[in-house]
Amino acid sequence: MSVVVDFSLEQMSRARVSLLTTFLDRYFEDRKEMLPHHRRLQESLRYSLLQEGSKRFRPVLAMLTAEALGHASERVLPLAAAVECIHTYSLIHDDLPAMDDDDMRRGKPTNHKVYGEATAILAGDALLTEAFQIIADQCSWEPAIAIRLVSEVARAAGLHGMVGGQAIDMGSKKESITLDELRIMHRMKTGALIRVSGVGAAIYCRASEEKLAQISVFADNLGLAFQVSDDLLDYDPEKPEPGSYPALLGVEKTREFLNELTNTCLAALRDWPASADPLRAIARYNRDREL
Ligand code: GRG
Repeated sequence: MSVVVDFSLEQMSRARVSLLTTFLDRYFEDRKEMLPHHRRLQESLRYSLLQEGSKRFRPVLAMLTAEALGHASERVLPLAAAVECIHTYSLIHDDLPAMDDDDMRRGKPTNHKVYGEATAILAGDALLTEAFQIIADQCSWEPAIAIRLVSEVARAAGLHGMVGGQAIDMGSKKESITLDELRIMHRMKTGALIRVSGVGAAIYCRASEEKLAQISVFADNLGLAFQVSDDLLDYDPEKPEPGSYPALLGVEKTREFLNELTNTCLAALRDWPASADPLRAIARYNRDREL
């Protein structure tokens, strides 16, 4: 029987977030001896990567998965760092004038507003590339696992994952998009990286195929649920965002959909021990974060 854990992502994950930021801070060390433009690029990616206000949802999910499987958070730190690098790159590029053209993120000017577009593009490129460097280097003691992780993370980030989902999003007619199209788009754009945070951690911890399948259902549905709750958080009844779940389904049906997805998450971990309670709690946290 599982115990209900009162989970606040910000409070309860402080120790894990601190492990992650120490790792990233050291990896992308502020090095005085770099040539000026190289240093500026380093500063630019550090600006977005180490910024306060990021929930670190994906790395915390990876760490909680490791803990649920009986391992220490530290074990999956390279994967956690890699997914956060990819997430940060996606936000920097998403904010560019050619995409969403945003001036502010997490209450601060966006990367290109501070460092210029060219540097922001390069910062994103560097973060994506370094993510794979981190996995390859830090998992070299276990080459088969490193190769599987590189493959899974690349699939989640690339053409059939986040980048593909972003392309669908940019090309879709928001006013006429169907629920099925929206689900496919979000499973790719937002869900894939969240899914691989859980599944990748389970691979890292040599979980059984049965456990891998269960965490895959959990993290896949959590990924979509994350987007649905994000839509509810952003919902403005005066100006419903076309192509959002509340605009398509209405608020009540969107909440029901979020409940269904959360229940599917929880059911997938039905047979997992109490060490999975924080994982269950992260699904509940996501469901309740807009209430
Ligand atoms: C540019 C290739 C490319 C992809 C961009 C994820 C994405 C794809 C764009 C972000 C657009 C967006 C605001 C989506 C809504 C859900 C979401 C992913 C929000 C941001 O993630 P959080 O809430 O961010 O985890 P923090 O600030 O906590 O790190």
